[in-house]
Amino acid sequence: MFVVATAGHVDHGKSTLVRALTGMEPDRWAEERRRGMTIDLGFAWTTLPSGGTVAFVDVPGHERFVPNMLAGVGPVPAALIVVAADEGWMPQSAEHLAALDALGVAYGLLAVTRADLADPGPAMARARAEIAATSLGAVPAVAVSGLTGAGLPELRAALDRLAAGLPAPAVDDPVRLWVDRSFTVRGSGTVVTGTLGGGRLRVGDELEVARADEPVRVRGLHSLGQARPEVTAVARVAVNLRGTPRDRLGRGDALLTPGRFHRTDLVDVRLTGDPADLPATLTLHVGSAAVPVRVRPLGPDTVRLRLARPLPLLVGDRALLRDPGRHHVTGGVRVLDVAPPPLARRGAAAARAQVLAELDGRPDLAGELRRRRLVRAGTLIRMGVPVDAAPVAGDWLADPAHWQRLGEQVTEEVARYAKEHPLEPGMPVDALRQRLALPDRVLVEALVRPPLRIHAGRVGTASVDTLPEPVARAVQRVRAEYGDRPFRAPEADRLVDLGLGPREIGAAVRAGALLRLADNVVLLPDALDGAVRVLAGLPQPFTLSAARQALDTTRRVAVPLLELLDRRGATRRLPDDARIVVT
Ligand SMILES: Nc1nc2c(ncn2[C@@H]2O[C@H](COP(=O)(O)OP(=O)(O)O)[C@@H](O)[C@H]2O)c(=O)[nH]1
Ligand SMILES: [Mg+2]
Repeated sequence: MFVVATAGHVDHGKSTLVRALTGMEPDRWAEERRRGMTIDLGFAWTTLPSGGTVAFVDVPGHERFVPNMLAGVGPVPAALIVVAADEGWMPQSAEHLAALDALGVAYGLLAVTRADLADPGPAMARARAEIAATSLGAVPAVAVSGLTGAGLPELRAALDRLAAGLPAPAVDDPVRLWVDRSFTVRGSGTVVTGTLGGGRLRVGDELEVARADEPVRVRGLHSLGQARPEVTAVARVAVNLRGTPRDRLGRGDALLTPGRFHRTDLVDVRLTGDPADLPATLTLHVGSAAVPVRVRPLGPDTVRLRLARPLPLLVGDRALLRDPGRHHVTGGVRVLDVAPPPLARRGAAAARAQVLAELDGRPDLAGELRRRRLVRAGTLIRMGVPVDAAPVAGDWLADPAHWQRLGEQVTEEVARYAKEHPLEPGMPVDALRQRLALPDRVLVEALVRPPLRIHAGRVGTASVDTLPEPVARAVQRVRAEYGDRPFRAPEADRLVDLGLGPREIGAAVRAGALLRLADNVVLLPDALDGAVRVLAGLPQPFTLSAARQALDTTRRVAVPLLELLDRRGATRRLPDDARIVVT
């Protein structure tokens, strides 16, 4: 199937032509039929001589209903421009063509209708010239009469050729179905319709709704009036949603493949058309959505748009800006960045303009990494940037030069920390993460490479568990002095002489070089096993005083030493305060 939207001034015969080609009534509303005027979008389809199907989105031509027209053409990449032979080029001929041009529509046909009423030559010449100057370029043209049927076979053949020349649909793309209609079917619930430009939908699929947070499930699919288990782009499709009240979904909303779209209310864009003298507020039309935006000029042809509500936009999206008050398509928009940085600092806007001058809306992974430095793969995918690079950690991608710099900074920061905190066994991982302003701990872990390593939540050299130099020397002296009297603890003043204050003792204890029995009571760590051997040689049970004598020590050491041995289960205290060695 291919989908084509009509375009052209009111009463030029668009709906009549669609009716003549399809035998279907594009004006769905009683009011439209009574007034003989299209107000909202109409839908009809037919089989072409080739056997292929063309579906039409028939748009209103009246200037009051241009927003409806834009909702119809927004998601459709081909246009059938209709100009009446007897009236020629008119204001909405021009406005509709400007809209197609702004959206970058590149495929189209010209039908000069009402050719039974006047010579189609002049209208055709004028229209071809106008169209040639736009993104559509030179288009085939056919003179027709919806009344007599003249020219219809030629128009059908031209539609077939147009279809054959369209690019193959991206059937593996994520789905972004812009809703152009929503209604309720008794017994089935909510149905939304739209033009599926890429991807595929299946019954049972779970989808996100751009404007809501809860997911929805596809209960049924219709295309060309028939129920189908699956619909593949390009197609007109009606989606029946399970358990979704109708008021949750409407025109301008979108059904999305979960996790594939970033909803943004801030975008940086390039303008086509006349970027000078832009009003500060305009309406942004994209897909079937129309959203008021505030415009902040940045560069000569780049602006930042603040959207009144977020939309699921991708880098490279085409959209248009319109001034609803002046009935004027201000210009086209090419989305350059859907998650732009804030412009807080002085000069930030000018710097940003320079960055944007280099962008063209084509997704570019290397460029995104250079600008964002560190970014999750999923974030980029949701911006429309394909990811084919390996993550540095978790799902984080890094600009290679930035990653290398971070690695160097890790070494510097850890060395600086060691200098400022000589008694600590390395820099806490989280302190390092904050210091480098890294958003995730896994990044720190990936950046720590030998000779650095992470041990017990700290980053240090492989000698984390060896002691800082001055402490190691002090422990050495304790060993020399007390090695043959292992259960004598240095007195407090002796500890001071040795340079072992509370912090140094803490470091030595953490490193396993000293054993702390109580404040300022330390032994060498092998004293514990030695004590058990000595106590096991005593008649069991033994008293505190017997233990003290056997160990050749004081109560200051013996009391906490025995308590520690109790806690470790090496000795057991009996009800009469005597102890036994547990064997
Ligand atoms: N004589 C003649 N009348 C036409 C032709 N096409 C449309 N009309 C008439 O022109 C009027 C507007 O047509 P319509 O299809 O509603 O125009 P739209 O606003 O562009 O959709 C209607 O009264 C049609 O009957 C044509 O080819 N020949
Ligand atoms: Mg009409």
